[in-house]
Amino acid sequence: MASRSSEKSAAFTGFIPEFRSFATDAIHVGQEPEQWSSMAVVPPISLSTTFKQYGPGKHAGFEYSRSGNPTRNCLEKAVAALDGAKYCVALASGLAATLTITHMLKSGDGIVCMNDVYGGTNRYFRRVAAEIGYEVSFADCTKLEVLKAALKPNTKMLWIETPTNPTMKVVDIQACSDMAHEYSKDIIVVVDNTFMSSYFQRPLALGADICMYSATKYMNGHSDVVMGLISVSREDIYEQLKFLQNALGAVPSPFDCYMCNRGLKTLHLRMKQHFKNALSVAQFLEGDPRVDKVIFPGLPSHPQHELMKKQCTGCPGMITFYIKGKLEHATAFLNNLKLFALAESLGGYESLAEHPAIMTHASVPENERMELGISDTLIRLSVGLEDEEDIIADLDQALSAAHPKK
Ligand code: P1T
Repeated sequence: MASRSSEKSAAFTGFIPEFRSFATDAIHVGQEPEQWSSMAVVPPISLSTTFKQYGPGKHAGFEYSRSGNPTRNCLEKAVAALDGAKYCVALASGLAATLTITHMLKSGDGIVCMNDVYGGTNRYFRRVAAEIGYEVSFADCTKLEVLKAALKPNTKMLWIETPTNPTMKVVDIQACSDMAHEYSKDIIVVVDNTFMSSYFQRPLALGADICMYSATKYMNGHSDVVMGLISVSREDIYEQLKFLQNALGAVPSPFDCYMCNRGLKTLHLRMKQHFKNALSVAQFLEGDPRVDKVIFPGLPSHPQHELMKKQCTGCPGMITFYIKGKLEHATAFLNNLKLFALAESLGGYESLAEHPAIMTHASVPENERMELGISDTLIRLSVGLEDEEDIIADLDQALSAAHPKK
């Protein structure tokens, strides 16, 4: 045990330092009681769809709840602060954020997307965006020469996800942003920061133009809200996104904004514990003979562990691993979990497990899944906040059920 805890502290060190005043900002920015006549310390849920005007066009900052809502404002201000951004725009889901960002482009514009991304992002670019005239290509952005070859004169957007869902590849945000911007200053670099949350990674400080989230995951953190968030500092991009938030109308409800805003208050505490639990789980799995391979960027065995330490303050609770055997072993393992729920999604306080090839990434064409390593034995874990010993005991007994002693 002593060696494990010393390994653990070694793995915690070496990351970039925590962002200054993160917890204070999460708790206070955008939450000022003075903005309400009641001086409410907790922002009220403002359900009114419309706001009375003093005279035509003269109002107190709000007209109609799609274009602006007081509860949404509180959330957007807090998130912008947490991302070191000037602005944030909240949308109805992560995919609504993806759609809204893509609408900044014109038909015929090129989009280069990291080849390993959430299955729904892949499906949107391939089956929706490409169908309506965007020129979409996928490239392994972990290799700069591959990205370089993918950039074309009509490229207007580079879409990066890091670490990737589900194979946890780490992309060098600064290097890719520099390459895209040197190729053309018109390319907008977007980073899907869903897996990391604002607490572990700040893409805008690493050269990206847009940082987006499925806030359904860690940002809300309680698996009870579907939401998207976009942070940005460039005024021109913000103006377009703010216009599209209203013009496309994929806005979140005031209640969901209240919930996500509340979730942010404990983001720093949750993420630290997710990291601690995930590191113990990854170390347990790595030493287990029933497991072929563990992919966790917080382990020195991860091929981009050094890059992770260079651009992040830590690692979230996401682990993927290949169980020994075949599909039947993966299925037996998943069917026998007791504490972990077999479910899609991630980033909540509860532990979840899923089978990407059959579940979250079924919409990725099979040949591509094989190329990316999304095989029948790949299992994805979202390690929650339960007691570490109980999490590991559950994995241990499910591995035993999949691989009974002869
Ligand atoms: O589900 P939604 O809020 O629309 O977000 C889509 C999305 C975008 N980006 C990443 C990295 C994601 O993981 C997701 C959603 N992912 C899952 C539901 C999942 O289980 O992986």
